Amino acid sequence: MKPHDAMYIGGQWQKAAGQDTIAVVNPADEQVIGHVPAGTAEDVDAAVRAARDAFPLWAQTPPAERAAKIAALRDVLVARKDEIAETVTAELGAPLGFSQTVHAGVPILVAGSYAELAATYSFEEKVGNSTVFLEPVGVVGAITPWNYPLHQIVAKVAPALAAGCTVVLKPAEDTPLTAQLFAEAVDESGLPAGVFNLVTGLGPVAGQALAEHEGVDLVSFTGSTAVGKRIGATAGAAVKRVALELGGKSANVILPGADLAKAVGVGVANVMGNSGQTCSAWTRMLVHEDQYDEAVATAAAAVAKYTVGDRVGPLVNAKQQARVRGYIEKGVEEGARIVAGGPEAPLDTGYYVAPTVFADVTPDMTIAQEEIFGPVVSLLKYADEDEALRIANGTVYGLAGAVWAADDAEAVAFARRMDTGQVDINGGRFNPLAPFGGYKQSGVGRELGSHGLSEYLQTKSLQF
Ligand code: TXE
Repeated sequence: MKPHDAMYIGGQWQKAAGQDTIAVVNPADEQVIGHVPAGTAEDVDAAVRAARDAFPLWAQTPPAERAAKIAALRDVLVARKDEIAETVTAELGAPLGFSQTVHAGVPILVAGSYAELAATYSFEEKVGNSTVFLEPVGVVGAITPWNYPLHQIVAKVAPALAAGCTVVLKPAEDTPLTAQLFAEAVDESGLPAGVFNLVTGLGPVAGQALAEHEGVDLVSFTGSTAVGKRIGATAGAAVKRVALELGGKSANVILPGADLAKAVGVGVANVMGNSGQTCSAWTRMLVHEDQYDEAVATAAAAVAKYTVGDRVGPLVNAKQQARVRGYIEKGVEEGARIVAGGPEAPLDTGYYVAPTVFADVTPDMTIAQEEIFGPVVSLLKYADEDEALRIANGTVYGLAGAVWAADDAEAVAFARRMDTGQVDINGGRFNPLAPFGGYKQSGVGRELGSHGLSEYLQTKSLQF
């Protein structure tokens, strides 16, 4: 697609108030592929006003009609799937196959699920002598990151539209082209003007203006824990609804009866996908001490298949590359042992990091506590289940995880004791209807499915 030098506000592409632009860089070859406007508080204000103007009519539109519009939007995403995949690959660097199946494919599933949910959800309930109406919260300020550029947008916009809310989106500055493509899809789908609005720009400028705007009723943010805490504090002070999807440090717990080779192989694949830039990635592999050496050898062999360039893309930018290489150096300094990869950049051009496996990682090490956000997996050892649980629960995060055991019942028993929002049992399969979100500092609120939809609703009860 050709980048727009404008914002999508009130159903039209409008020039930004200021002249500043943001250069979009392809992280695989470091070439500038386009420019988008760097929005300011003035642009945010125009977008919020457009969303406010559109809200009353959209909120009153019957759910079945809202469902039909979301279905039309889904159909445009299907029709433009190849272009979406190419755009994500150009600005994120993900291998094209991964962009097709995951970056373009998953949002289609999610949009489809909300087209169905909008049509079937009960926006009215009877409770004793009361009728409870579930009404849209109002104008949503959505702030999204770059790691899954389209999924993060659709996981907020689709449920907001299903609920009857209107939206102003501020996407990540690294991946604004996918957001512009999404705005084109919205336009093509025939959503009423102002129901969805896009302001591109920098986080501390446009993002902050959106989070602080008094015309925004709910801020839905996905990104770093540091920024999430600030947004939570701002929203709290304004008594404004907030949903936060933040970092993770998920545990992949392999119990002694599990199929070790499969658990290690799938575990490595889970971290290498999207170059490790996945908040729910199982970055800590927990293995029983009797099986530890075998697991380390299996992980090292598995990671060798992840060739840089074709199977593992670059990180999104130079800052993330430096950050991840810094974590790898820190791991070595603190006594962990590299069995594959390492801190050296594997290619001269592009923001690549070598797929890396660490053994002899202990729970207190920085690499076992902080989110690395790169293709780095750490293997930790446990002596018994209680120790495995203590390690699994021993971080500030609680977003996802996995448990492998001889049978599902044993894995479920362990998973129920984990302080985390989502656990894959003996492999698991993606379910677009399952709620996704964190315990502890991984966030507040849930995305996807009916739980994701209810984030955008408020209740009114009438007593008879
Ligand atoms: O995130 P930021 P960054 C984690 C991951 C990564 C780290 C840093 O560990 O290494 O965060 O990534 C907008 N007010 N995750 O620096 O800055 C910003 O423009 C309002 C986990 O890229 O949090 C972008 O749209 N908004 C994660 C969004 O916040 C602000 C995904 C996220 O950027 C803002 C991404 C401000 N003051 C990173 N400052 C996940 N949970 O999936 C920035 N933004």
